[in-house]
Amino acid sequence: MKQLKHYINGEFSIAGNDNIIPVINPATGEQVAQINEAGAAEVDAAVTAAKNALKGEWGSMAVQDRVDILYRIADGINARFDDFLEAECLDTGKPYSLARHIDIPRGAANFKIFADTIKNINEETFHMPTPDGTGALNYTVTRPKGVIAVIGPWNLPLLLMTWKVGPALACGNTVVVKSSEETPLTTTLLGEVMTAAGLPAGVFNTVLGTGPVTGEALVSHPDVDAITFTGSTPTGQHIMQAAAIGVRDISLELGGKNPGIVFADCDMEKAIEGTLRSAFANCGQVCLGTERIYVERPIFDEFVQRMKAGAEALTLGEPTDECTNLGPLISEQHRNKVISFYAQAAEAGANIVTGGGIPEMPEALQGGYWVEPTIWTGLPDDAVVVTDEIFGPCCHISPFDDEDEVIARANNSPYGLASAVWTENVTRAHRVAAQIESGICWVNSWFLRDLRTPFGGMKQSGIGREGGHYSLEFYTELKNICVKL
Ligand code: 6OD
Repeated sequence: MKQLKHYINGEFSIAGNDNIIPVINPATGEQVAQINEAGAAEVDAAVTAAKNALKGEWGSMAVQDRVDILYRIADGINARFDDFLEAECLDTGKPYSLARHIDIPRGAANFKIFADTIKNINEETFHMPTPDGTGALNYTVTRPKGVIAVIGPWNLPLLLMTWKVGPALACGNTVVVKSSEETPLTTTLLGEVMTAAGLPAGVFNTVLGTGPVTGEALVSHPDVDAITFTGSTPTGQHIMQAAAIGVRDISLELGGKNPGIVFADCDMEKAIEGTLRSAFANCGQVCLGTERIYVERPIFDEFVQRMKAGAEALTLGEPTDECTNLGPLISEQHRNKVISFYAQAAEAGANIVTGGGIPEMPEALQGGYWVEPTIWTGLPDDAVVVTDEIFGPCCHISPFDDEDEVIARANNSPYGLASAVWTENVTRAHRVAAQIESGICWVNSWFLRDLRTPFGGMKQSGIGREGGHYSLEFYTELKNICVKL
């Protein structure tokens, strides 16, 4: 059995507590590796290494040298593209066709974009008058925040972990990463890339294990200076409480129940293509996914029929098969959760347009965590499957009659991460986008990303923004120096 290792102070180690965690291929249910869970001792070793590395050559390195290393990390990921692809798809079951275009290229791009951004950051200086006429020079300098705890999710493991590690390193911090115990493979590979790229020991560390043990030891470690997390809202709330001890900064990207609004004047072809992707990509396990869709009444029936046809045309199968466009859910536990929502929808009297169960799969995949892509109609806005984040390949579609009504219904949620609006009326597009309570609103598109822009959620979908210079603000401490002349 492949034994995964923690990466601490530039070395791989299998030390851990007594808990041996199996790593499962969700497409088959077979074990592919195992982890010795990192306990308090391993977390302490990783945080100590990260703290010491701040005082070493990394702490005094010129920005251009850091930038060069970040470029070498990106190149290192690209040089081992196939290894990363295989590892990510084995861990998550996602199709190669998806990870090849999104997860792995973004893993590399997340280092390049922040290397480019940090090169162009200026520090500001003011010459200020003083009552005695001598004046003063008032300037602001930046320095890294310190040791950053990075806690990543299992849905886009490499993409979302590097989305935090890239800017943290660009700003000169050191990091301790805890990836999900369900998807540790690409995190481990990244340690190898860091060594090959010449990153000084202790700057990047990984500890593998569960949230309640490894994650808890990490967020409550007194030498962690800031915590960045992507995952569920309840875990985010728990991390906020941990961060309060020692008054540490946090960046949280949390849950969502994202609305899609389809007006009768949309380009139907594009709206169907984009909405299908937003509901089913990555088997619905994307925090930006659309789980509640509102369609203007005159096109409601046609839209539902075309969504049904699109969902039924999706191919579930071996991740390696280029024809596959839908993988399994991440785990048995998560499938039980998603299936319980399917049951609740049926009990609540939903019209099941398609799906609603567990599909028949070929023998080799029968142990995997497959579910049918599912569409419901006919439920009120307060039905559980219309209010709660499911994180599966499913959506509910309801009709609406006017713009104000649909904006109010879209905003009637404790979440506010993403939204999508489909209309060919440019004035309406701007008007509606401005009123939707979400950190990001796509018009006639979905998951179209420019990494320089602010990304994050309103309401219970998170705190802070990531992307471009917004990330750098989180990972930087500002100091103002005023020199009287
Ligand atoms: O594209 C990104 O930068 C991003 N943070 C995506 C998040 C997806 C959540 O599942």
